Amino acid sequence: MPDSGLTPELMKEMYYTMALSRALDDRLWVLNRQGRAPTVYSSNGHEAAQVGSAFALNRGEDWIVPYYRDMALVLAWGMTPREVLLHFFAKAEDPNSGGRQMMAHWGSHRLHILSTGAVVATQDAHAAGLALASKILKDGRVSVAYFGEGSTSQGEFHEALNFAAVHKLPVIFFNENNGYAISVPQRKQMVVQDISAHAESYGMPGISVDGNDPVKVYEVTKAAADRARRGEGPTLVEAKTYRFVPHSSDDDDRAYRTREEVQEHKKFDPVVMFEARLLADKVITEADKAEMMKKIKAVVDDATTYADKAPLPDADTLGLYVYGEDGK
Ligand SMILES: Cc1ncc(C[n+]2csc(CCOP(=O)(O)OP(=O)(O)O)c2C)c(N)n1
Ligand SMILES: [Mg+2]
Repeated sequence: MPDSGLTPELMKEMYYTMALSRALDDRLWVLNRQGRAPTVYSSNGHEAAQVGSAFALNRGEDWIVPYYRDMALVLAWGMTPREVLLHFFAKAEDPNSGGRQMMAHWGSHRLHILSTGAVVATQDAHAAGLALASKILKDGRVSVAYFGEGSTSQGEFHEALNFAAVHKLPVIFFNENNGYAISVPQRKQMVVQDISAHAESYGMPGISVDGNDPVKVYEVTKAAADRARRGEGPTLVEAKTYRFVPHSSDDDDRAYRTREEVQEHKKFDPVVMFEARLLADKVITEADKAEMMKKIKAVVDDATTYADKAPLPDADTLGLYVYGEDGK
C-alpha cells in the first residue's frame, strides 16, 4: 500500500466513482445515438485525474471551476447520477442550470461548483477570483480550475497564473492534458512538452503527474492544497492522460488519429488499471467488484428512467435568470 494517506475505504470509493462515471458515460453515448441526449462530452479516459484530484480536496466545501470534460469530477464532488442525467436531458429539475446551459456545463450552489463558461480558459480567472475572495474572507477554502492543454494558448490562462502568484492565492490550476484540442494535436498547439513548464514563468511550483494513476494524482493535489491552505500560494498541476472517445458526440476522431493510437493508449486505461491494482493489493475482492458493478448498473438505470420521466422546463420560464430573477 503506498504511503499516501489514502485508506482502503477511500480507494474503494475512488474506484467506485471512476467505474460509475465510465458506466454513466457509456450510457450517455447510447442515449445520444437514440436522439435523447443532444450532445455528449466525456470524461472517458480522464477518470483517474478527476477523481484522484477531487478526493484530495474537501469535496463539496472547496470550490471547483470545472470544464465540460469533468463528469467524473462532479460525481466525485457529490453530484448524483440523477442530477447528471437531468442535465443531459435539459429537464426543469436539472440543478446545474434548470435545463438552460449547454450539456456538460456544470454548476451547483449546494456543492460549490462555479457555473462552467463555454469559453475555454475563462475558468482559470474565475478560480483565481474565488481564491482572492477566500483569502479576504479567511474561509480556508481552496479553489481549483480544471482545463485542457489546448486552452493554455488563451491569454486568460497566463493572466490567471500571474495574478494568483502575485497575490499568493489559495488556488490550484489543474490541467488535464490529453494531447488534443478537438483535432489539434499538442505539437501544433505549442512548442513545450509539459504544461507544468509554464509555472516557472509565474513563480509557482509546476508538477507533471501520471494522470492515469489516481493515487499519484491524489498525492500531488493534496500537496498543492496543503500549500495553498498554508498561505503559500498557487500550484500548477499537469495530469497527463488521454481521451478514448471523440471530443464530443458531434466529432469523428477517425479524421485525425489512428485506431492503433487509441488502442495503444487503452493499455493504460485508468479504470482497468486501478481495478487490477486494487484486486492485486486485496483492497477489493472479485465479489466486491461484482457487487459494485451490479449497484452501478442499477444506479445508471434509475438515473435514466428518473430523468426521462422528469418534466421539461415550463416555456413561461424561458427568460428566467437571463434578464433577472423574474425573467422580465
Ligand atoms: C476561446 C475558445 N476558443 C475555442 C473554443 C471551441 N472549443 C471548445 S473545446 C475546444 C478544445 C479544447 O481542448 P483542450 O483545452 O485540450 O480540452 P479537451 O477537450 O482536450 O479536454 C475548443 C477549441 C472555445 N470553447 N473557446
Ligand atoms: Mg486536450
